[in-house]
Amino acid sequence: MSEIVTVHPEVSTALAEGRAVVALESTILAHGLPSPDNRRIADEIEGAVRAGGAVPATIAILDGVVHIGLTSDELDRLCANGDDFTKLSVRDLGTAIALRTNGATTVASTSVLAHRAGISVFATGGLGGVHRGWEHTLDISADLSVIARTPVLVVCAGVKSILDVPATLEYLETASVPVLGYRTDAFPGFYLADSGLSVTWRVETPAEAAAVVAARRELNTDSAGVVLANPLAQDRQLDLGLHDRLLADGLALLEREGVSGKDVTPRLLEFFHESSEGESLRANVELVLSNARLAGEVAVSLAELTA
Ligand code: PSU
Ligand code: MN
Repeated sequence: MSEIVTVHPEVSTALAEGRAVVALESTILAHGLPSPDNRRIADEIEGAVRAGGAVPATIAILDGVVHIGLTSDELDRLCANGDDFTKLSVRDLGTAIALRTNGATTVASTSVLAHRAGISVFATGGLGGVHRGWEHTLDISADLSVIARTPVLVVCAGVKSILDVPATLEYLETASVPVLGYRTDAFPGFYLADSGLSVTWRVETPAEAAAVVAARRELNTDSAGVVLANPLAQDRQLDLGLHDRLLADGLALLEREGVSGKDVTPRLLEFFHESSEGESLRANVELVLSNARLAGEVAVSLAELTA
């Protein structure tokens, strides 16, 4: 069988030298952010990881080969042809490789591939979660069960209020995944700094977050990942009225169009971006960049602790 995983030389060198590397997902580029803005934002996200002191590794599948770290040309391809990249969760990876397709990785599949490559810190925008109405649809993102068995630290801005946020936090508790608030006691709600729910622990510095990971390893309680929830600043969050209107209209649109399963998140994001005159995109980009920067700093601290 030919090589199924290829690691960008800058990433493999950094890993070999024990330097900080941060994994980035490709679903937000292919299906979460509009083209052509996504291409510029991809560079900005990688730049934020570098500003934090780490090497970025955007993960995607190109022609059936897993890429850990993309070249500029590969980012061009991913961002210009998002629709040609299937949204891949963990269960899809083997099939995408065998059938030699292109695919964008979610939080779940990026986490698994990052861990396999030896990368322990991962930055994204929002986590998938338990969907409203899960009692009937059973729609619970594989992001949750995969984080529960994959030792990576995921930096995110919480989950969107389109989800059932209390149920998502209950799931993570049951699955023994710690949720750490970064300089906050509130679990963030993606566009909003505060979802209305609390986290049980807060950390004040990247070094504290890294120390949590190191302690879990030492104690051998690190079979699950860690969620580091990093909110937008209050004065950068989406206007509350706009947020509530988008949420109500978005949920109604899903119902009307009969959207379900893995199409829910991309369709909602598209709707938000179209109906908020750029405000949802502005907030989305700011939170991803903030997460990428923080993830870089945590990865640096972790590399120092484990040197
Ligand atoms: N949440 C966002 N933006 C996103 C996603 C989630 O705010 O782009 C994407 C991520 O890739 C996440 C995936 O892993 O959606 C979850 O999809 P699902 O709910 O179908 O598991
Ligand atoms: Mn789902």
